[in-house]
Amino acid sequence: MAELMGKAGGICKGRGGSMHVADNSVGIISESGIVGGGIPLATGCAFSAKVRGVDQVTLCFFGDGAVNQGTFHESLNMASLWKLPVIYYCENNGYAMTTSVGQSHGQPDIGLRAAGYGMPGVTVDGQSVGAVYEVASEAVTRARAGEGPTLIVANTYRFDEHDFGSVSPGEPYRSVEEVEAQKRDRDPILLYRTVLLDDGINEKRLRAIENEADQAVKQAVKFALASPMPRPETLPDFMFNSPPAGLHSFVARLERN
Ligand SMILES: Cc1ncc(C[n+]2csc(CCOP(=O)(O)OP(=O)(O)O)c2C)c(N)n1
Ligand SMILES: [Mg+2]
Repeated sequence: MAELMGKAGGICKGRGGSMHVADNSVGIISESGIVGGGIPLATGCAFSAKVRGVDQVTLCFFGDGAVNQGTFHESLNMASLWKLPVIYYCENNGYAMTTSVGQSHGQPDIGLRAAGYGMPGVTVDGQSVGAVYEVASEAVTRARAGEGPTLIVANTYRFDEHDFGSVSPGEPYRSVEEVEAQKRDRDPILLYRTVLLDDGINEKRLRAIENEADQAVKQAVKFALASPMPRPETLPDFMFNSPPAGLHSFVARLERN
């Protein structure tokens, strides 16, 4: 939360903001603000794991919009050829900002594209926790067995807009009814709640879990609000492994002017 607010207490010390969150301590290598930019980076990570002979598997998330970038084509081809341990996970929410898949994809069934690269393409209900867990586990097993990459296409939905303030809800590209029906019938958290109740987890236990999550979010917001903004003179810190000579004095000069 502190990172999203650009605060010094964030995991990237406020440098990442909402679009470049990274935390190597838990294996989150990077994000990219360039649509499709993460796909070759993930392919490189998987290549690294293969070269180092470790059993790490790279999981790469991107949207339906990224599938039409050249990076998708180049990366999937190379990963398949070299049997890299990587899972390409497309969150297909039907829209790239406001452009629908139908308007922009020559082949709107994204899973079919995998055949062109000689890898499995698995389409899954992205709102089903169990179904996603199952296909992801299979892809991890495949990757660790040296059988190469998998393309998973998780059909999902975006309840809110791509970003804040760009369009009003329901305008101009999808109806308010469409959004409301998805919220009512296809919310993955509500759907999983029903699954857990069917599995014998009682209402009281579920409320306790929900309460725990609420508290964690409230705590994160409190921490973020209390965290200071990064100081201007620290601008070049944490940006380079080996900072170029004179960088700090250059920033100090900018500040003085
Ligand atoms: C190379 C590039 N082109 C355009 C943009 C502007 N842009 C940001 S997000 C986006 C749409 C991405 O679609 P999708 O991945 O489906 O994301 P969603 O709208 O579903 O969140 C575009 C065109 C960008 N960031 N990078
Ligand atoms: Mg999308």
